[in-house]
Amino acid sequence: MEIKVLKNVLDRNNDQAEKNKALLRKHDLVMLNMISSPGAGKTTILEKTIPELLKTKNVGVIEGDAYTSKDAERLQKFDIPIVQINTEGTCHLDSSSVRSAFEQLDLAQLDVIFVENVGNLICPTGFDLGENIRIAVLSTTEGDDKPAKYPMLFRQAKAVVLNKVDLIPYIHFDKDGFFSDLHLLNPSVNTFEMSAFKETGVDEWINWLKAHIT
Ligand SMILES: Nc1nc2c(ncn2[C@@H]2O[C@H](COP(=O)(O)OP(=O)(O)OP(=O)(O)O)[C@@H](O)[C@H]2O)c(=O)[nH]1
Ligand SMILES: [Mg+2]
Repeated sequence: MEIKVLKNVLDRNNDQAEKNKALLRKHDLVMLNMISSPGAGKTTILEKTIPELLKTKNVGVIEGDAYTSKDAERLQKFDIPIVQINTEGTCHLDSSSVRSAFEQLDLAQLDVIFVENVGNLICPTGFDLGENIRIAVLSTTEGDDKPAKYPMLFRQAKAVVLNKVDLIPYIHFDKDGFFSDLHLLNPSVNTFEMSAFKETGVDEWINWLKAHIT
């Protein structure tokens, strides 16, 4: 019985995700779903990415957070449309909440939507939001073993950003081992080594994004 209920939840999510995809297609829009543990650097990466993209693109953001609007407030300085979804404790966004967020955005006026998912390496992976591109962010302080321990996200991701590389001299992080595990799971994944804080590796990431947002 419980298994059936769970299946219904996922089926419903997938049905709405298909509708979201159709809406994105209709408006020629690219949506990216950014997934990571809490604190890996998703909002900091957005803070470095958005001003560059704004030179040529119209950018919107859907912020997922369990309880606060803190990340949305950090991005307010860019004067772009931002919709906050508070999941009230739930550890991931779903396609229905993203559909509700679409209603608050003028989709016809946007080129790209970044979704910052709730910080979690497992829960968001089962929920297709209808995004075109799924991005995994991992920070070096979380450890090089995370692709092996949390393979779902790393298998699904079109790109993986390894953030906080500025901290590698102070911690034990086997970068070769990390990339070797990652490529075993996902041979075609695009990878970026970044310090969003020190602004290294950001240009490569932005060039890749621009190539995917036509
Ligand atoms: N040293 C270092 N610190 C970073 C880097 N990127 C982000 N941080 C710091 O890491 C902390 C968390 O960054 P956020 O951007 O808020 O992380 P997040 O993934 O958005 O966090 P949640 O939304 O809570 O899941 C902040 O104190 C950032 O300043 C980096 O490249 N290097
Ligand atoms: Mg954040």
